[in-house]
Order: sequence, then structure tokens, then C-alpha cells
Amino acid sequence: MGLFTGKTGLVFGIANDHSIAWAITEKLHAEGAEMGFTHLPDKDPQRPRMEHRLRKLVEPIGAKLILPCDVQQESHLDQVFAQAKETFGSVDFVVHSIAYAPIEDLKGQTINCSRSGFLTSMDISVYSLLTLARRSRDILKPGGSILTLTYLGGEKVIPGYNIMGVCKAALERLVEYLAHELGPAGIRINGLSAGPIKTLSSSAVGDFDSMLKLYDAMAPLRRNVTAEEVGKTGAYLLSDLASGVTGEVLHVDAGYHIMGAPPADMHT
Ligand code: 0WD
Repeated sequence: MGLFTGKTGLVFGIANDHSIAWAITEKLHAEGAEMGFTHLPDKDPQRPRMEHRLRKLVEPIGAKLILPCDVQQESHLDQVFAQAKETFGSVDFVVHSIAYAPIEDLKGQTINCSRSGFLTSMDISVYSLLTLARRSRDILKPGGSILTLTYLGGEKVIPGYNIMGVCKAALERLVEYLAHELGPAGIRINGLSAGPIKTLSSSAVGDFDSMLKLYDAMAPLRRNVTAEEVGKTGAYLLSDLASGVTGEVLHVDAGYHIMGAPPADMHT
């Protein structure tokens, strides 16, 4: 019997097999969970690449629901939650693994971010959690749990992370306010702050490879984390093992976030 035997949930944010949401899904599936998934709507319905990529991954693990969802479209969210209610009745967990900033605003200095770029980034990367949480409240069982993904760039200045760091700062505070408001219903919400992992999204962040090298040299464990490690801790936070944990941001980064200066062996 697995940790998630008899449990159901929704996962938002699998783009491909490198996605962090996929690593979390693999672990949840291994522990017995049954899940529904969303993908970004395909621009050309004749060539549904997003849908195909997701189907290829989640059909073999018995996906109960596969739906298009752009979190900027309230009608898409209405559809997803209505279908989830029909399929599952109620669910035990919701995974939010979504972030986006227009590339020109992400690459440029934060001070030059356009108003529209700022609003789009905040809408997709932060407001989406708020609206998902509000809708999830209606179908989550007491004891249910929500998980979002964040990064150290929301706490400290990470050059190159720019406007996304501002989004993550807002996201982490949102986790706390939502934890306060959902707690009386027995619903938990937490953030997982992952170390750098090569994915479609992270390839858009400036100088990603040197970030991997820095973690390798500076993190207490002297290495980077794997997607599997992030998946394991994600599953833990969503599971009953974390029944007393809410409003938390848990770092899965080989300890990098505690360092204030490079270790002595970094220079040798
Ligand atoms: O190093 C990393 N990869 C880290 C990622 C370190 C720490 C945190 N994170 C966070 C990201 O900021 C994000 O919140 O983890 C989350 C997942 O990111 P990921 O797994 O690195 O990236 P990816 O596989 O690209 O998944 C993010 C997905 C999108 O993928 P693409 O690449 O197609 O933009 O977010 C989804 C989409 O599936 N997404 C949306 N979903 C619905 N509506 C939207 C939207 N408007 N925009 C993006």
C-alpha cells in the first residue's frame, strides 16, 4: 500500500518529461495516486503538440483527465474544475507548477520590465495560484493539500532571475496568506523551493549553466539536486506525512540557501 493509495489529485504544469511537475507526478503515481492533468492549449489544433507530449507521458500511468488550460482564461479553469468534480467528486491534492515571463522582460534588467510584461508575469506565475486555490477549496477534502514551486530568487537577488524573482517573492507571501485562510477548512498549502534543474522554463533564465556550477561548488552537499529529489519532497509535502505542515517554503537545494559566503574548498 502506497502513501497515496486511494487518493486523487490535479497536476498543472507538465510541459514535457523534464518538467518538475512530471518528477512529482512520477513519485505520486509510484505511491498509488490517480491524477488529472492539464496542458497549455495548442495554437494549431491540427498539430496538438502540447497535448500529445502530455498524453504520451500520462496515459501510460492511467491519467483520469487530460484537459487544455491556460491559467489566464477563467473559462478554461471553470472547465477543468467542473470536469474534475465530475470525474473525482473530490480530490486530495493539487499541484501548481506554473511560471512564465515574456522573454524580453525576463532577459532585460528588472528596472526595464514593461508594464504589460510585469502584469503577464504576475498573472501567470502568481495570480494563477490564488485562483487555483480558490477553486480547489471547493473540491479538496479536509486534510487536502496544495503545492506550488518556487525558487531562491524570490528571497535573495539572483542576477538573471530578474522579474521572476519578484514574482516568486509574491508567490511565497501568497502561500502564507492562503495557508492562513484555508487552514480552518483543514486544507494545507506549501511551497517547494527547488535548486536549479534543467527544464524548458529554466533554459530561458540567464546563465543557467554557471548557476549549476555554482551550486556544485558552494552547496553544503557539493552538488545539485535531481528532479527525483524534488519529486520525492513534493510528494512528502502533499502527503499525510506532512499533515502538520502548512504555509511553509521548503528548500530542496542541497542546502545552497544557507550559505552566506563560498566555502574554503571553492577556491582550491
Ligand atoms: O530550475 C528550475 N527548473 C526551477 C523551477 C527551480 C525552482 C523553481 N522552479 C519552478 C518554476 O518557476 C515553475 O514555477 O518550477 C515550476 C515548474 O517549472 P519547470 O518544471 O522548470 O518548467 P516547465 O517544464 O517549462 O513547466 C512550466 C510550465 C509551462 O511550460 P512551458 O515551458 O510550456 O511554458 O508552466 C506552464 C507550462 O506548462 N505554463 C502555463 N500553464 C497554464 N497556463 C502557462 C499558462 N498561461 N504558462 C506556462
